[in-house]
Amino acid sequence: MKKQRFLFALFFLLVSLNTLAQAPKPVGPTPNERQIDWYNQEIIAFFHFGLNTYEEFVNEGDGRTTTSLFNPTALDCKQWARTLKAAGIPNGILTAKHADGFCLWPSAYTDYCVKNSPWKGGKGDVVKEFADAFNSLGVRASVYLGPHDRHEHLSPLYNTTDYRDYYAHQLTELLSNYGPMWETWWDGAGADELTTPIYTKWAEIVRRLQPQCVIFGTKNSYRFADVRWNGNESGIAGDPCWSTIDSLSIRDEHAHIKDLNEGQLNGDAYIPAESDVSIRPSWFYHSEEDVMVKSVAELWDIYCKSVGRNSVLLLNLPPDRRGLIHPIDSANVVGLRKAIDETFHTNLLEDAKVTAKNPRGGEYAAANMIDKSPDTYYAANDNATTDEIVFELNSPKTFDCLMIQEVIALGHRTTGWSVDYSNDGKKWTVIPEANNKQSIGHKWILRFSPVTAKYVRLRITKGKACPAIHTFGVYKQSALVSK
Ligand code: OTN
Repeated sequence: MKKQRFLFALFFLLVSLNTLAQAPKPVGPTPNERQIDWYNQEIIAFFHFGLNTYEEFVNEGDGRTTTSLFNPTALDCKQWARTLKAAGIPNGILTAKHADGFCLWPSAYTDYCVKNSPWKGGKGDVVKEFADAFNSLGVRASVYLGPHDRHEHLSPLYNTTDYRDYYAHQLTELLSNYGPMWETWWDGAGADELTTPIYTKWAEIVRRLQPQCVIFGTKNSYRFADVRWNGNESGIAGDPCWSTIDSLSIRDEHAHIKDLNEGQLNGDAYIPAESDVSIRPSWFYHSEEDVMVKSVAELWDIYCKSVGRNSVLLLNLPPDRRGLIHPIDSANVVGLRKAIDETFHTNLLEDAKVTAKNPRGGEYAAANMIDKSPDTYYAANDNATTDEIVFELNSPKTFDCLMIQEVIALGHRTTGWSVDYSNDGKKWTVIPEANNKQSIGHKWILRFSPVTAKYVRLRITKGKACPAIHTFGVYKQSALVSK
């Protein structure tokens, strides 16, 4: 009888442990594998390079410029890839064709391309040099094939049906002949006449030839968008910045700039914001801007307001007329990496004792927020949409930055949070910059005046479902960027 009772108790214990160990259920729209992988890249480089590079004050060529201008004297795409490696940037997008229509590869479908330039006697192929260099150095290659094409529009016979097929052929060339491509960019600028059925044909080509390729979609390509425009070209995401949006807001971007920037908590689609910005005032290289390259401190600010606002930073590093990344640009982007690595090297909470008010139990321990594992996270129990997690340090530490990450595969769960500090664990002071925050998502970073404290408290004040927090940390900003 005793043995029977013991087995019964053991059975209940095992059943309840198993229940506790169940993962929280996703809530709302969730990311696909491409989007999770895209988020994890954090920073992607943009390379605007083409005929505009060889013209004074031109960033949007009219399609009439002679191809004989294109003549890089020392093109070295390995130098671009080495710069990215030194800057910890895993992926770069080359403007294979910008709005002027000039193609950086010898397309079989146009003469307005490198074939008719003096570079390498017309035998060169920038896309090949780029893809080969990047693949050989372990950096991902991606392409921008501008949907808007001013050169094609010059033809009196231009019509969108023929252009749809022309573009489809070029997309096929780019996605068939140069190895893996990780992102393609459908710039909305000047592209209003391109209808959703046109993009449907192009999207089929992307999905068939390069299933892993992320589509940056705008306006009429919104249905195929893995990622959206963030509504500005300053690299600044909104606060909040939800990964979800009502997908029609993308189509009518003019009326929805704020929605693009901030996303919409109850949006029907998971289409996170990509934040594009140039390291220089212009998208293409112009030597007079050598004195206007964004500093490490400016880039750090942009990083914190893009990657640190649940977005991905798309940072333009325009190659110069030689075909090289200018040394000031590389020094500053490598400086940014140093600032990021130095800042986030040590989570000052790493040895803290962590207690949560509404723990789920099982493998979802509160201490998972400060371990360095990419696979573990803290979750509250299913009945709780709020929580209080206290981090108790052995001794007071000084910090001026915090970083928090949600488990994005489980959707946006937390919709309100604040962070307080204390020196006795009883009397708490809220960090003003961390008061009443809303979104978290992939990563949220906040900076503030230095605080010295023995206790830190994360208060989850509002949510759609129980919190699932991957990481929480406080940090001292690198001397490279702190004032
Ligand atoms: O003049 N513009 O076309 C323009 C000015 C300032 C900011 C953006 C734009 S166009 C805008 O570019 C985005 C990428 O940066 C997206 O492609 C949008 O769809 C497009 O409308």
